Amino acid sequence: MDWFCELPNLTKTDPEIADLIKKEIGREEFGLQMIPSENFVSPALLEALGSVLTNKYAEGYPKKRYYSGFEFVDPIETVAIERAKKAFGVPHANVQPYSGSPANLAIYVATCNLGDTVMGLNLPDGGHLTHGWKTSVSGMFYKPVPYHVKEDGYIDMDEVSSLAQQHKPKLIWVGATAYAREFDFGAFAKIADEVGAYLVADISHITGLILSGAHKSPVEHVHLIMTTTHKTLRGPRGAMILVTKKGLEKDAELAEKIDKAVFPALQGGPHEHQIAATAVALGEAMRPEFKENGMQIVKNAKALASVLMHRGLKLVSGGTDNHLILVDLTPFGAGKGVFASEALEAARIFVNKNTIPKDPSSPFYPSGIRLGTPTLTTRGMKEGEMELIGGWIADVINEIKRYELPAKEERAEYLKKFRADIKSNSRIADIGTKVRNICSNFPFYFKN
Ligand code: DSN
Repeated sequence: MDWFCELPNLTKTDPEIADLIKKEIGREEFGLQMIPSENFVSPALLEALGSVLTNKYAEGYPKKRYYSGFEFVDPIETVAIERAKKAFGVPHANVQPYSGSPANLAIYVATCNLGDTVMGLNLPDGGHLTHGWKTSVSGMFYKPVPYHVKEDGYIDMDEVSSLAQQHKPKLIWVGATAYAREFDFGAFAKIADEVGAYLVADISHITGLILSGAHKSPVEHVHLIMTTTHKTLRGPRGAMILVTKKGLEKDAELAEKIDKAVFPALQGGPHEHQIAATAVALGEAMRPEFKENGMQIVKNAKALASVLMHRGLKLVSGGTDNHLILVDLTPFGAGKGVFASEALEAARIFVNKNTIPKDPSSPFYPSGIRLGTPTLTTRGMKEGEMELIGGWIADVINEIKRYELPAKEERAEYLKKFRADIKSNSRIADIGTKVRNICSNFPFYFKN
């Protein structure tokens, strides 16, 4: 077995942490990881991520550093930058953002003044916190004008257009965290260009699909792209900001503004171990098997969606075009997301409770669950396995239909009783055993 499973040194020096990491490896390996923003990185990538590069301070950019000792680190960051430029076909890439939220903040700093109007998809409609939600600085420092999805679950492009005409935003986000349909980047570009707004694609969820050809690319339509690196791209936790040719035509200094916003405006020393791992992920993404994997992620999600619908579950937008599925549990009552996600966890199926458009409940007790197929596809599962897994998910949801979210003051006691019930539920336990078995047939980290 490989070092990242055995942890030979850590086991000797810090058995407490080593033991917990080993248990987490087991949880990941012997469970169905279906949170759509997660994936399994390759063992090769783990070697780069766990390397001595974490020792190096590297404020600045290649050939423009504030310290010494860049004989090897500069070429590593340069390789990451060049691979990002090549993979997406863009003239500029910044690979230093620590993760998606700081990267999006850097985009605001580079393009907007405090108080400027910005548009993004409303959070309960599938948008991201950093696209102008009130509890994020994006909604505190800038003036957010949210757009929504229609009754059918698709983005209301007429509303995007009329809000843009009315509010003349400085920046428009296109992208989401819980949206199962393809984005019409061309239609967004027409609207943004008419009002002179920056159009920024946050493709964090779908980067791997774009690089595989399973989703259209935003490159020719938008000025900037932000992507996290740890979702469908299968990289380390981190993010990149890409400046397109269209972006440089709008503002010739845009690349420089982005670089200055990331460092020194917002960040200090970049995480070079993470950047090396991003380079590895981009190298892997340019191989033919990555493209097959991206196409299969979507085929698997469509197969899973069809089983769930066949079993009577309601999906927001009635299906999926990408890697994720949003299940609307309101036909069984408001606030059912927490019951469904906890019961599924008891069966070793990990999804997340999620708000749905016009959710009648609250974000902590939402009425939906969000699930996806990236890790299952990465470990080699196909449509046949989705058929089985979809059936198990529907079976578990059947077990929780009778629970009702009570008034606030009764919740703690009620949930305690619910948790005890699912622990002793033999149908859920049986599904947990089947899940363990199917995972053993698709080993990932425990191959040796
Ligand atoms: N937390 C990420 C997700 O799960 O989609 C977004 O930041």
